[in-house]
Amino acid sequence: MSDTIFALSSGPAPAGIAVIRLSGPNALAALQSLVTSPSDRAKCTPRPRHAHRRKLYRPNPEFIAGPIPGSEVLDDALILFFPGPASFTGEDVVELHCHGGAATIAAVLQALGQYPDCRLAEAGEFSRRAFANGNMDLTEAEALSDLIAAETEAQRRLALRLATGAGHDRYQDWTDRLVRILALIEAAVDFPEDDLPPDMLDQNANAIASLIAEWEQDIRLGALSSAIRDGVRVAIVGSPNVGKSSLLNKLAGRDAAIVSEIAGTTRDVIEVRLDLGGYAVTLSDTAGLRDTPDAVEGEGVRRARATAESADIILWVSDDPMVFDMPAPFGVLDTIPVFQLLTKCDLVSAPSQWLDDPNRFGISSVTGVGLQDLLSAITSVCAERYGQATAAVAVRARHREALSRASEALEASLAQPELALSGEDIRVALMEMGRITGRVDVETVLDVVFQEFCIGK
Ligand SMILES: Nc1nc2c(ncn2[C@@H]2O[C@H](COP(=O)(O)OP(=O)(O)OP(=O)(O)O)[C@@H](O)[C@H]2O)c(=O)[nH]1
Ligand SMILES: [Mg+2]
Repeated sequence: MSDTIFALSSGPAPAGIAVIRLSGPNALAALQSLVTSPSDRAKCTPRPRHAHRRKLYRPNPEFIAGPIPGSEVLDDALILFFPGPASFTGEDVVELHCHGGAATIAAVLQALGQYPDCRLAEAGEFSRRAFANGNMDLTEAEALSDLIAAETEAQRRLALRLATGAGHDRYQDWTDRLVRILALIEAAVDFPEDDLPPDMLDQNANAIASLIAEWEQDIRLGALSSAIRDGVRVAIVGSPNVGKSSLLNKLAGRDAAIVSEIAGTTRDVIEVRLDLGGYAVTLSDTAGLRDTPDAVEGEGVRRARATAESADIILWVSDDPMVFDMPAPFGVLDTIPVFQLLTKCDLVSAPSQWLDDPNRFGISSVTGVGLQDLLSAITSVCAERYGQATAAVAVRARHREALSRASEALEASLAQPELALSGEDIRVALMEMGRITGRVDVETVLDVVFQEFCIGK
């Protein structure tokens, strides 16, 4: 019999309410030991999924006897009981909604820890049990942890869709299609003389080609989705003293970077996180780009270039409109948007002709002029480039690696001279699906489906 686990499931104390969750075979009994004496025990079998208000008592050390009559009240709480298997973990689950003070939480946790076979849960153990009991697959477990970590609207949408089974369904569909392909191949190998559909092999080749195409698309979109999960990287780069750090501070709303009139102030890469229209953005301030004999500043310049090269969007900053006529002082990547920012527009305004290009902005970190337009432009780029990524299911590198291995296996199967060998390649692809979802039950599924094709036998 497995242990019963418990943990504080809500945020840290102090808070209005703290939710302590228990899961396992002794969850109900442990609850009963806190709320009632043995003779009353029947009274405390809470109605499933209904909230009850109960006093929690410091339990009798003998446990079996329940709280000692008149013993100390630990808290006045709401209790909920979710009998397995229709619970989050698939086991009996109890929730105690206590007062959210540190001492209350500690006292209740300590009382629960004394119950036989009850112990504090390890990190992720509730979800692990839900996975083990078939209540969620690996993609849903991963998405649940993303949902809990989500800070912005786009992160929430992406994670919620996958946590509620969108990834599970898509991988299941791909698995079902692979199983059908394999079943047809095996039927053709085992019963060549039977009357199989004449165009079966063509149909199979088409089915394989569409899977490869769908995976390629998902790998591409899934790679973009990492910008949603990890944040879109926006790098502020340009010559020294043009106002890069001032811009960062203004957008962050705090003095994150040192600003001075001395050229070469910034050395390290300074990052702030912003939420722009629901997209998480990591904005990086960098050292001004120039040749310098100073070794420390030189290292700063090297880091600035590296930051520019790995950015998703570059803000190329200058306080002189002529500078933009020259090639940008970093390896310009045609594939990413580069916005040109003319700073200090409170002192001199940007020439109106220069501003005709929608990728150019005249800004001032002193008056704030132009910043709203700049932020809107960054948000639009995020929505355009990354909005479609929320349709992907291969949102983790782990998924994309497995999908591309599966894709390679399908390519190989198309090239096989012998049917039996191409079946082996399809099995490899199926194993990769199983790796992604954590469910490798290819043979069982195959048995069921294969019967359909067992023509006349
Ligand atoms: N009037 C005005 N002055 C600005 C503006 N932005 C920056 N400055 C001034 O320009 C000088 C340099 O600003 P910083 O933000 O430190 O420039 P930087 O590009 O980070 O400089 P380095 O870190 O040395 O590369 C400071 O004296 C700022 O006060 C602006 O929009 N208007
Ligand atoms: Mg600076």
